[in-house]
Amino acid sequence: MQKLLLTGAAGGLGQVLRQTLKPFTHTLRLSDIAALAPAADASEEVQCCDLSDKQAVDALVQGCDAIVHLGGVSVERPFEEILEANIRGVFHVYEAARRHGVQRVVFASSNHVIGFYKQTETLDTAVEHRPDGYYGLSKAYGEDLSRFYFDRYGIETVCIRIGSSFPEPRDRRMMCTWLSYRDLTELIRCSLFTPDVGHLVVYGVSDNAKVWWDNSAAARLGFVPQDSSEVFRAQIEQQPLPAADAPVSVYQGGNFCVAGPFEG
Ligand code: NAI
Ligand code: 15L
Repeated sequence: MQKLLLTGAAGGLGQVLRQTLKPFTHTLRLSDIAALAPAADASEEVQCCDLSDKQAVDALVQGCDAIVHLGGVSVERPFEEILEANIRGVFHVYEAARRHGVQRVVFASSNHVIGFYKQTETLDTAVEHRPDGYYGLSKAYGEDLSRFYFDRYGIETVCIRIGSSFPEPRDRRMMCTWLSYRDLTELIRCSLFTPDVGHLVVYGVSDNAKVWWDNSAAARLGFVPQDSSEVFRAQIEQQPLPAADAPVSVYQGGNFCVAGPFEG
């Protein structure tokens, strides 16, 4: 890989991947709307960009071989914010990829595409979308958009429906949805370098004792998670037990299912 573009590089995952993706590319081009630390050395390029600005995204993508697209609003917010950063943003990224001949994208999708399924259900990646808000809807749009760009233009994408990727799980729900940074990095590496992925949707989840997702699609990438939330069980179980009928106990998307409404 000569040049890899990482959007959302100033964010929680972007800051981690800025370090861990370095070995897999000659040059890492880093971008965000927020300020970024200057290039550490010749292996980094920094180019700030608002994803809602089509021309700026076009210039950003030019010269890159592949894209890891993390940039955008990462929580439930009013529709207009989601529209600009996530919906227009992902369209601009794929249009630029088409214009500049980029052949592979890794798209940071989310479990909130299927957030309204109950925690008692086990889902593969072929299930119907049940987004739990505007944010989940925007990720469903990104999954469909990337499918279109594969069918129409042959641009390959791995959509990773990330569960909860933080240093540690924060609550009982995240015991099931947690994705360690090590496993995230490996899943992205597999998504970038496995030949002939076509258009593939996988879950981004570690080898937790209990999971709600059948991740056999990720096995097609040769991905084998190394970490498990189990090591945090004792500390998480010190937290008070939420009510059995609370959204965080019922739905896979937890409290995202009851965020908003933001108007009226
Ligand atoms: P984050 O919110 O920390 O990072 C997102 C970055 O996108 C921020 O640095 C923000 O400045 C940037 N951004 C927002 N609007 C932008 C715009 N208009 N133009 C350019 N950049 C813009 O989120 P995090 O946790 O690092 O997540 C990264 C990606 O992974 C996001 O797409 C998120 O939806 C997705 N994801 C993350 C999960 C997690 O557990 N961390 C779970 C599921 C999905
Ligand atoms: C997401 O999609 C969010 O980006 C992240 O901040 C977490 O809330 C995560 O889902 C989750 O569901 O835990």
